[in-house]
Amino acid sequence: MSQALPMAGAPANTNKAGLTKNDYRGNPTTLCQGCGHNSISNQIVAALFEMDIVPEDVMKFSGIGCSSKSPTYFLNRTFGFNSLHGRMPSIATGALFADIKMKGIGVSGDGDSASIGMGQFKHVMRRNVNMLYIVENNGVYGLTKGQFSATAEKGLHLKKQGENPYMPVDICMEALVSNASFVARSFAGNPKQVKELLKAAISHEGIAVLDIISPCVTFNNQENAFHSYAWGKDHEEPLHEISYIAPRNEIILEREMEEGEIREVAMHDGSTVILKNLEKGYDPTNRFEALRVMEEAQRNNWLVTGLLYINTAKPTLTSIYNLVDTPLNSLTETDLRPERSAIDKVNALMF
Ligand SMILES: Cc1ncc(C[n+]2csc(CCOP(=O)(O)OP(=O)(O)O)c2C)c(N)n1
Ligand code: SF4
Ligand SMILES: [Mg+2]
Repeated sequence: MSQALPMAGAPANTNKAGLTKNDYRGNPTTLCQGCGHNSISNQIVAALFEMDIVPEDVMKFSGIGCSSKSPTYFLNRTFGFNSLHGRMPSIATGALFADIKMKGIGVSGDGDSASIGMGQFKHVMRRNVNMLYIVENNGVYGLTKGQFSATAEKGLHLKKQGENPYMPVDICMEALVSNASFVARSFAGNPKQVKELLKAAISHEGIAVLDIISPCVTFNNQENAFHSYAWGKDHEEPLHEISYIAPRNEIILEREMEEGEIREVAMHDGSTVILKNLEKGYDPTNRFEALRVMEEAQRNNWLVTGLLYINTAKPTLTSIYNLVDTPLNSLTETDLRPERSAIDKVNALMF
């Protein structure tokens, strides 16, 4: 894994890694114009550029769906794995196990994660795999022409599907009860918040779930649908204003943020996330409080956004196994061969 090094005499539009924003882009999108997923890809490009992350230090993962096509539209210089439907978590777990210094970014959809992939979703949470897990949530299977997904609200009426008779799955609630260590929700129509949450999630050590309501303008964008732009704009209830402060930057926002209660969350990489609370006394380190807010939001049809829960103390999957820093495929025979005494011990046990 390479380091972001300041480049002496670099032009003004380069970051501390000596790269321009173009170095973080991907291929031109083939998704529909206005699709929420495109807006999220743009914020991923902006967040990684502003964080000075070297693209080659990231691995991209996805399942199947319009959302899962998104990794093609950012970080061209990065390796990625567009896997099977609902199976992104196991591919990501394996790859991130093999090289613990890489950053993992997974992009999935509500169908990919909450329908076919629900089992895998729950296990990657409880194992606390060190990765950012984005769910681009539009309430439908966009790629296969708009069937209801498991996150579609009860009573949603779509022309070709009729009425959805089932209660929805709440991605954030599922993540929280599965012991995820970072749970946040945002809305593609609020790009500033999406970007700040992306930065906080990338700095988190452990699984960081970001459920982003991302309207499908082709199959589910009518005004009264809970995953539409109009609904999101009218019903969004942010918990706080969120700002991300990179490790090297001084915290100079206190004056600007003096009106509301301010919480600072220190991240492992030395960065700080500042939350200016809009809901009185909301504490994102309190799991009960997060559950209460989500339950209340569900009952009232509010789109509560922001950092719902964070636990920076939980060990990650790879820290439990005490793995070496060297990528597993670079270990030599000498590194891997046990000492003679260890083999003798095993043999003695067997006979
Ligand atoms: C095993 C399997 N079953 C079904 C499909 C068909 N299929 C492709 S994408 C998809 C749903 C995608 O929905 P979502 O994850 O919400 O992504 P979106 O297109 O809405 O972004 C389905 C059912 C498949 N590719 N593989
Ligand atoms: S069908 Fe929907 S989800 Fe797929 S690209 Fe078009 S707008 Fe986006
Ligand atoms: Mg979908």
